[in-house]
Amino acid sequence: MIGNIVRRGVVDSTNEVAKGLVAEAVAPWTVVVAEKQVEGRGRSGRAWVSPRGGLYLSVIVQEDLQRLPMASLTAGVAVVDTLSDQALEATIKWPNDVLIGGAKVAGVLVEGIVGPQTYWAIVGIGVNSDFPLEALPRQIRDNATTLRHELGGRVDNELLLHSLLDSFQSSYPAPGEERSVVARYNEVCSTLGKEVRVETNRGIINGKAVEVGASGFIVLETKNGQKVELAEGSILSEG
Ligand code: BT5
Repeated sequence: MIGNIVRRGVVDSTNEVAKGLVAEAVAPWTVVVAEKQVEGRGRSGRAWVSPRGGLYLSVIVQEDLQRLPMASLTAGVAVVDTLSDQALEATIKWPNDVLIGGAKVAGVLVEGIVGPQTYWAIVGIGVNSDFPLEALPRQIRDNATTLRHELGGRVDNELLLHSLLDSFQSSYPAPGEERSVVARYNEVCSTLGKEVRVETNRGIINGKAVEVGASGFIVLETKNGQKVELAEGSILSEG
């Protein structure tokens, strides 16, 4: 399924390049890869620091808007599975931080857009791969890691790209077949079972993280035994 790989040097954001391609008409499963981003984005207007040596890609998937969370869960699972092929034990902090030993090594940003005839999911994935930890600003470095740092040597980004795309594509569920991805996500999600403090649009919510559903919602059990489903948010602390 993975089609054309569009390669770029320095870009603002691979998600932006991907959106431009959709506007011009593009084949599904086209992938944009860049060497460096100067305006790499995270969720909610946050920045993704993107020095040379990292892997920055956006996969363009034809997808209904309500299935965007599924694209995001699948991307997280694909990163974890690709790293585990390299004997690196990675986990996911809900919704989309990939961690090694508690430090962030990758992030996922899925954006939905309306194309000329259909809806598209732009699945952006950033991996701190082949650069030293010192390439990240100090305030980020303290909670981050890179594959070069973890493996103690150079990383082949080309191999990483292809195994990540293979994993993403083979895990990507057809409608109605979401169960195995959701199960795998729940297996590797280190947030589950913990008491968490989540910042949401509705304010801060505390509770024990119980599970993540196919819609990407996390279920929290609050002190009074109530179950609350959160569609979005950022975990401020995990107990
Ligand atoms: C994310 O957002 O983690 C999503 C990152 C997605 C990046 C990819 S790269 C290809 C594609 N094109 C883009 O423009 N974006 C996607 P979020 O959960 O909001 O996390 C952002 C936070 O992570 C920041 O506020 C920092 O605290 C931290 N951060 C920024 N850069 C980092 C890095 N390189 N490594 C680790 N943490 C980082």
